[in-house]
Amino acid sequence: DGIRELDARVSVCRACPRLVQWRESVAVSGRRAAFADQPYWGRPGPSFGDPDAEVLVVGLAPAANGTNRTGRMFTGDRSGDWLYAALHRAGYASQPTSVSSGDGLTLTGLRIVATVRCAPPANKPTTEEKATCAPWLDRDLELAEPRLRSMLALGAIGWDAALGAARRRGWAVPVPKPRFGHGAEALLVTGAGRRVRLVGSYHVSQQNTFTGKLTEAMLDEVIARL
Ligand code: DU
Ligand code: SF4
Repeated sequence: DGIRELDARVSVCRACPRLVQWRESVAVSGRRAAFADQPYWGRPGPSFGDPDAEVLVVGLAPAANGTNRTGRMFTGDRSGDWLYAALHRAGYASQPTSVSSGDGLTLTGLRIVATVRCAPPANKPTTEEKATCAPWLDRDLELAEPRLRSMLALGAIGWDAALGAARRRGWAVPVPKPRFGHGAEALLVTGAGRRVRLVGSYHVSQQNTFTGKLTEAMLDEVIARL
């Protein structure tokens, strides 16, 4: 089916030379000491979750020792610990942790997608890399569109990526462009007239969760609006 084919095709993409070099060099010779005995995925992270999702979570990009190690979105890093715990509290995730691709976790009603699917140096993809990876997001949106109810954008980059993908699909998007913020909302309308709620959240990265800029209560509150 479409989702399986998309995931298979994404996982062998080599379109961004800088990111291919980085993801593979981390996997081969840059492994974190704690994981030095593990094989690393070292490839793009495909979307993860329910193929029939009504909700999409739009992330930024894989972490070098997280998804780039485990092959699953938000898996094996602190950001994922936060996200999956919250998704479990909200009833979307079958368990509160996501440790490895073999841990049995499933998501119901929700799918996690990313703006850029290869780990970028310093977690910062370039403008060109975001544009190069956008067709994969577009395809995820296209496949989700018939059932889609809402999207949670993590951070300003996820917010911009979701709005960009919606515009490229020809959806009605408010003008001027809705501003990102924690709890920001925009109403998007698909070509078929389906209303899709876009909700913004501060990213679940350690910079936000360690400092208290994003609390569990704040995350639960935006997830409840999906
Ligand atoms: O076993 P599978 O149907 O090919 O699913 C692949 C992958 O997707 C598995 O790791 C669980 C996840 N998944 C999910 O989270 N929610 C679903 O409804 C179906 C599959
Ligand atoms: Fe391909 Fe996206 Fe990875 Fe670039 S970031 S190589 S477009 S999967």
